[in-house]
Amino acid sequence: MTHERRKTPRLTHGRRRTPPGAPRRAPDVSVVIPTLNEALNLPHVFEALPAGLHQVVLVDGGSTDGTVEVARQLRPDVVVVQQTRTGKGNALATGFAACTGDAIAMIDADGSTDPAEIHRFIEALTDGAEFAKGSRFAKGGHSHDITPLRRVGNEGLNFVVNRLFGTRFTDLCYGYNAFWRRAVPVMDLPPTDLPRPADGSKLWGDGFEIETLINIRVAASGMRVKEVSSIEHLRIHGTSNLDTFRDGARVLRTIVSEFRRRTAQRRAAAKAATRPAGSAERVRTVPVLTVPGGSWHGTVDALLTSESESRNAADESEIRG
Ligand SMILES: Nc1nc2c(ncn2[C@@H]2O[C@H](COP(=O)(O)OP(=O)(O)OP(=O)(O)O)[C@@H](O)[C@H]2O)c(=O)[nH]1
Ligand SMILES: [Mg+2]
Repeated sequence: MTHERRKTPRLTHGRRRTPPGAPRRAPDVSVVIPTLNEALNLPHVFEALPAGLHQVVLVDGGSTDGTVEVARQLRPDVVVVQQTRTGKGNALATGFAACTGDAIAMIDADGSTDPAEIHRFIEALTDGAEFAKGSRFAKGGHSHDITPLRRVGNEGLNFVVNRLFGTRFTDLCYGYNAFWRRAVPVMDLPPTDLPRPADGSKLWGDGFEIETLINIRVAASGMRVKEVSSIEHLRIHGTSNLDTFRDGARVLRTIVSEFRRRTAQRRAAAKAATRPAGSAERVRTVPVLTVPGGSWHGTVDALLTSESESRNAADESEIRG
């Protein structure tokens, strides 16, 4: 594999075209890295992280190879969190909850996703996207890692999702993405404080189906999704935790259950719309975005605009003393 490619870029933007409502300064970027025994790979990954990151959040799944210690040695400012159940999905949900940046980039710890690409994902966001979706099959993308079987499976899943949801994904099963932190509630991920099922199984969304689940929910919510071409490398050390058939089946089930979920949401919204105004039984339409602890419902852009307006108002009142 080609690790000499890495030259640490800085996360600075020259003249940014600021979309309405986005922060005027360069966004603070949090990077979430799930790890399960990746001690040998972390030096390569951390070395390639861009300078100027707001936060690096490592979510460990109980590694026994010294992953956490290596991470702390390499980067004393790393934020280490332990996931609350098992699976990559739960790790990501735990990691997102620990993020404090404006934007979040999710990468892997096995060396397959190149952290030097983060700045291109963030540029897609500052150029107006709400969700920047990595794609190995968009123009300029490539995979050194995918097997022919997985490629065919991925193509089939792309086709099914694009037909069912009217999307144009070229790489549904790739987990390199970035998004505004305010988009996390749209994903409606399984709460991290739920207990692990007593029978040892995984909660839905806790496994590798997380990527498909996020991609579909984000697209179905109407958020602006932009694909960013990405080059996937071979895992450097160790072996994959993904089982093509078992996890492929979970992805397929996710697609079916997300289709049903959307149908149910549409029915509920249509039913609510036909009730007379003021009726006691009136049901509120499902918000595109609900900020936990806040009173705000709406789209991500509108939230950004309202936040930026209130910040400006605060700045003005400070200036006026
Ligand atoms: N915390 C945590 N991290 C996990 C878990 N499963 C996988 N990971 C991490 O998630 C990232 C991707 O996992 P991989 O096992 O490489 O699977 P993959 O990249 O989807 O599949 P491959 O293409 O076969 O490598 C790696 O950084 C893993 O260490 C888990 O249960 N908990
Ligand atoms: Mg991998």
